[in-house]
Amino acid sequence: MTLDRRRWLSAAGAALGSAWLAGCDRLATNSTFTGVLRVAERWTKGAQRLVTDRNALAREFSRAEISRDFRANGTLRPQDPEYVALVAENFAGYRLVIDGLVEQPLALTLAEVRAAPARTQVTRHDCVEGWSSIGEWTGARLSALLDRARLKPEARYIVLHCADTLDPYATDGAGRYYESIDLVDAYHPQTILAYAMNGATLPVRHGAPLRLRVERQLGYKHAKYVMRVEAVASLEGIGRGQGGFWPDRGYEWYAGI
Ligand SMILES: Nc1nc2c(c(=O)[nH]1)N[C@H]1C(S)=C(S)[C@@H](COP(=O)(O)O)O[C@H]1N2
Ligand SMILES: [Mo]
Repeated sequence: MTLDRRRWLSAAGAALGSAWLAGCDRLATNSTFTGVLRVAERWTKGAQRLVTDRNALAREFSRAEISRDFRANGTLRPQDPEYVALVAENFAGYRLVIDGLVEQPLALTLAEVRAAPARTQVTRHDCVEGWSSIGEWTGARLSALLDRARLKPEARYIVLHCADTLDPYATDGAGRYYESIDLVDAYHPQTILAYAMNGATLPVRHGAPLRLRVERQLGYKHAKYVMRVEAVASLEGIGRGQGGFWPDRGYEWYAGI
């Protein structure tokens, strides 16, 4: 989608109203103003290219390429009492909370999550520690869940709050795992909250009952044990403010691959 100058001008004109358009001819001959337009145009194209690239799909593999033993990493079985209780009842009382900057906060049962628009994909998971595994994931499209909750215009990031305390020694209360993504990744077609792996119910070690798959990013962005999805305007005030458990400890927030 490229905007030519005429369309850009008329869109800008429409936004500013007809009084502005009346002075348009005079403005168009003003070199400072046309310079500003050129810069704006270039910026728009650059931004569009960036967004287009980020919307490209991660490579998908055939079922024959699925790793026989998909590695598990980080928390393998949360010991947090709330989670232990959920496992004991096979997640019957689990609710996926979607709140924050949304018009319609939700608390969805797993059946409701499974009934949402879904996607299945065979992808390669790349951990910063230097290993990769290929697996098949099925889950609800995050975009569909967010559309149901209706994001407010101020929402800029989606925070995934997890059930597990990975650092029990954090004295500032920032020991819980969490991650966050921007709206480009949140609306990417391969971004799902997965409830199945390799055709079976998602096992605890891989993040039951729901784990994020955000296939254009490194492994640590793929939050397991997701309890709550929060729409926010800023990442300040969450954990240590860097947007994720590992970003709070020096990793990049944006881990695109
Ligand atoms: N809640 C939670 N999510 C997490 C982690 C974790 O420790 N806790 N580890 C991350 C890291 S570093 C990786 S590589 C992947 C591992 O996912 P897997 O165990 O399914 O391979 O989960 C990510 N998501
Ligand atoms: Mo990782």
